[in-house]
Amino acid sequence: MASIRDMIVFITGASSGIGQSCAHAFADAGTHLILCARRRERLETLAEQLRTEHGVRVLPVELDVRNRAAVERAVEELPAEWKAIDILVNNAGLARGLDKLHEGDVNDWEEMIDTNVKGLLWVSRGIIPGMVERSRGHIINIGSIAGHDPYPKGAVYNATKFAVDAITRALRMDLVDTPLRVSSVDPGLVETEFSLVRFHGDADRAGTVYNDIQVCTPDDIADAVLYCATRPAHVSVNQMIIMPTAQASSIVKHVGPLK
Ligand code: NDP
Ligand code: 8X3
Repeated sequence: MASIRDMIVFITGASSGIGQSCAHAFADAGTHLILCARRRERLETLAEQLRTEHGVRVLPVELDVRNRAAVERAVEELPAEWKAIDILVNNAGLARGLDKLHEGDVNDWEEMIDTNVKGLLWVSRGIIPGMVERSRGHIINIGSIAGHDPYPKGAVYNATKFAVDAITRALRMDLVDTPLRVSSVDPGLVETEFSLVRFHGDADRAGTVYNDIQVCTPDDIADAVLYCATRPAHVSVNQMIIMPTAQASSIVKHVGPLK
């Protein structure tokens, strides 16, 4: 296992779920953290907790990744001691709605595409040039099983995660003559605020997604992200698909106790 102590890690979507778990895991490994999301208060609370518990430096940055100009500004205006980012975790993302394509809400589609695809691109375009200049860096994208195996009523979310997979693989080719690494961690069901967001705050409906099936925790996924980040420099974990044991594909899930 390679040490990542004192590296600088930039995590998008750190105010909840997988991003928040990644923040804990990286702080535990001794890295300093730039934490981005829209909900500043949550970031401030998390930052204070990580500083106290791990003695690392943490910079909370209120950022909507959909806003290209704001992303450019946020990267440009990073204080000098934060500019040399070693690891970028492109995690911010969401699903909105679960509808047949011909009945879908186009505002939901725009939000997913703007966040999951364009947001990831704006952040990557801002941060990767510095990594190339320094000949040092690791980009870890959070994809999904939905980016390999589409499911009904999920066409647009699926498409955004297929896009993340294409971007990950093509970027790895673009950077093959550099020491930079590009990984993706692609989970199945993970219990986070994901379904609450997907169903626009309907907690009852969101709860049914995780009822009677043992799904992954955000810590399980952060553990995989940390594994990717701590391989020796000559080893690239290209892709990890991580599913609950009771989920065999996007649509094949076993509800109830395992035999
Ligand atoms: P959560 O809803 O718990 O977390 C999503 C995070 O993304 C939040 O911190 C949210 O912060 C942030 N975010 C959303 N929109 C924006 C935006 N426009 N700008 C900046 N940050 C934003 O869900 P998860 O932790 O589950 O999701 C994280 C990633 O994991 C997503 O990319 C998702 O697609 C992926 N994933 C999730 C799975 C699951 O089953 N949960 C399975 C497979 C993949 P804020 O609202 O404060 O901006
Ligand atoms: C999230 C997994 O199957 O809920 O990417 O869309 S799923």
